[in-house]
Amino acid sequence: MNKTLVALAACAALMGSALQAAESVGISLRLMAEGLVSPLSFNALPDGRALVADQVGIVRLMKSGGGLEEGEVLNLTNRLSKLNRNSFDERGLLCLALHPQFASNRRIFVSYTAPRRDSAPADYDCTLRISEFKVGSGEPLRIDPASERIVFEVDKPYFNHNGGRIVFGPDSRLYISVGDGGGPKGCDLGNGHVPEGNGQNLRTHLAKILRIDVDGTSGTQAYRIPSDNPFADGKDALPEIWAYGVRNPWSLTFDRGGNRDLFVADIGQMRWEEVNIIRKGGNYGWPLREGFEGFNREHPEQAPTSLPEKGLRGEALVDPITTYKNPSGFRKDPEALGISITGGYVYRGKALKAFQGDYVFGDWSGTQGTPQGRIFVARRSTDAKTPWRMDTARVNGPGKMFGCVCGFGEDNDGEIYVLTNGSTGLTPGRGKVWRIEPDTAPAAGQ
Ligand SMILES: [Ca+2]
Repeated sequence: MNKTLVALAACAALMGSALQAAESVGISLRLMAEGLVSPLSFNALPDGRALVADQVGIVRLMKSGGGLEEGEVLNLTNRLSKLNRNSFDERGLLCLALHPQFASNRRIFVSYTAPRRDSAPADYDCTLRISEFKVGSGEPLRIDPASERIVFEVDKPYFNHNGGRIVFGPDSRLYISVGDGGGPKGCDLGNGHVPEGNGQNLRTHLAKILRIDVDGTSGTQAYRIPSDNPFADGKDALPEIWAYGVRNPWSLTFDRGGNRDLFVADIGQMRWEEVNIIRKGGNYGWPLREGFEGFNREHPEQAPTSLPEKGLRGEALVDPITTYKNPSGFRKDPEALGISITGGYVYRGKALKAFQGDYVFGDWSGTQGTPQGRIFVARRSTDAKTPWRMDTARVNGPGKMFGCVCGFGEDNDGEIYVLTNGSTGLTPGRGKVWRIEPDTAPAAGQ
């Protein structure tokens, strides 16, 4: 191999999927529910129906064959922090998680942005709250707002970068994603951000993946610290931390097959959107790195001039499994596929044979200001060093104009749902739920 080829190969390995030829695969979207505002999470119940959480604070119930049941399962609108109605917001009702023994104990966990709590600094925006509720056993299905038990809270300096995704692992622990605190400039800078960045500071819950045990309490704490958490003794770090160095982790899902890996999509600043497999104690780099690159906190749109390999304690930084370019940092680059990653699920269903074991996810809107997201499939790599190849999904049929991709869901059979908003704000009536199905369009030449 000559010098140029060696350099190109090194560059390709560094840049990950973006330099590999992405293929376009056909899918179709079947409309399952509409009339929502901004659906952010979808949780299948044991009976096949699904809870759909709308960002504006309302939980609805989708019938197993599609369509919403009458009425609201839960209304938290008066417990949320103030929302920007009709314009863009990242606050609100963010995620639901069913307790692993939900069928017998009816316990459900909810994350939302609440008004700033009394103990938070006066100039902070809101408090990210994880609460438990009880789901009634009668019909119609209802969650009593009075059953709320606040489990965990994190104060947020700004309205954005909340994270706020929650999920139970195969270990029955509750995992929580928390963003870096946000701010007008990004870059993990501003009010509530420490100089090294919240991502690299182990004394804040911001910019972390957390793990707690909600099956017990400890003193005044409404949860326990699992003894196998990497910083369980709390000496060098907050004991809830499972992994760190994330920016705005907008998905938190376990593979229901394979090694049961925990997948997190981390929204980038201006250059790279990334998918990570989260390991215990891992440092995912933010704000030292973005994607496979370093990161320039003063000029985030520019290519960085250095590539840090270690965190502040000398620990190796963990690479993402795949990345794609953001047009904010790669203007007019045809490989710049989107501006804000929306994480999804590893596919383990039956309908989409060609996606088996691959990670299905998307981008919120493709380009700024256009409510038309994108759907991707990251193809599982055969070895840990090679990034997963990213293919784009070409949506055919009536679901073609699906809107902004806000989130994904998975049913009991492992089929995947796309949650969309036909506007970039909280405009009533634009939110929809779609099921990903095989391409219905005839193949070329037929
Ligand atoms: Ca990273």
